[in-house]
Amino acid sequence: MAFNFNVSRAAVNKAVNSLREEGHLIESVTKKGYRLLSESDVLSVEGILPYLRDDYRGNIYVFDTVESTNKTAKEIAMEGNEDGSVIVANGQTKGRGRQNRSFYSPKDTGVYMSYILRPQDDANIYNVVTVAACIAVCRAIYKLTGIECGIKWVNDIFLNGKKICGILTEGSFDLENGRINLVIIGIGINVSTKDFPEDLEAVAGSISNSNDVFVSRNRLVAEVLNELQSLITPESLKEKKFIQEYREMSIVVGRDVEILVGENRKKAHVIDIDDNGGLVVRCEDGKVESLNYGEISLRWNS
Ligand code: BT5
Repeated sequence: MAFNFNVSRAAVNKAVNSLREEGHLIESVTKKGYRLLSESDVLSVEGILPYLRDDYRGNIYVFDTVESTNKTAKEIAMEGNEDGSVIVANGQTKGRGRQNRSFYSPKDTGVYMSYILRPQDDANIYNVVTVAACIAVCRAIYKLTGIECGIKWVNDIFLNGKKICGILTEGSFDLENGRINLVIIGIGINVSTKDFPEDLEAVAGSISNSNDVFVSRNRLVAEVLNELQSLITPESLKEKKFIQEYREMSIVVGRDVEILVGENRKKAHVIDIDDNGGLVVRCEDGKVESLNYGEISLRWNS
């Protein structure tokens, strides 16, 4: 290396040490040189690019720690169009879920990313982007590990009965014409997180925790982006072919659930996912209805 780059061996050593400080795993063998280990998995643009499709159209921004990638994505989108760009972080200090709940985002063991969309079309077609994003994550995990995950309507991905990924989609309107001008899809995936805070221990899991597989976070980010770019096009959002895949991966169809809409709670039985990604339920009074928003909690014991 010293010869090729025309620098001293001490300079190579110094550079390798600073890479190690950043977290890269580098082996050194006397008189032979250095080797980057395959399990070295520091998130970086250079690490993501080799796995990204050639026609990927957005910019990629990687940070070590941010408050929330959704927040950073909004700030970056204020500066330019950024359609198809993504903000990726190694950790978040104020990761958010829905209704201002927090999303636990420790450093080094997860992937926290926000994908920016600048809708040009009919705003209504964007109501299924969260559904499409769930499919993108499940396909990417399957491609990397062969593991099939389940989806809990509408935005949670489960593996072995535990939540391994949550999705928070946010949008903003242009008040002048009433159209959606920005959509941010925030995705948090527990890749190898083992130690969760006490309140999450029973409900949260990670991809490699329960299956003992190594998952490259750089590759996972790239595969999620590859899938997002093909699933989230105006044609695909209009056709909604991916709804059938979502239905097949649902872990709630056929289950008894509790529905939460605002402060209201009621019990129901899930019959199906409709063609718009809505949850079709039979309520206790026998009435069948389709929910387009709201939350459900599973009654595991029923
Ligand atoms: C979500 O909300 O699950 C959406 C999470 C979205 C996180 C991403 S990370 C990148 C981007 N930037 C952000 O700031 N957010 C997005 P919700 O369905 O409301 O679920 C929140 C609940 O999940 C919490 O109240 C906890 O019970 C649980 N939870 C929190 N952290 C978790 C984790 N790491 N793994 C599994 N469950 C978790």
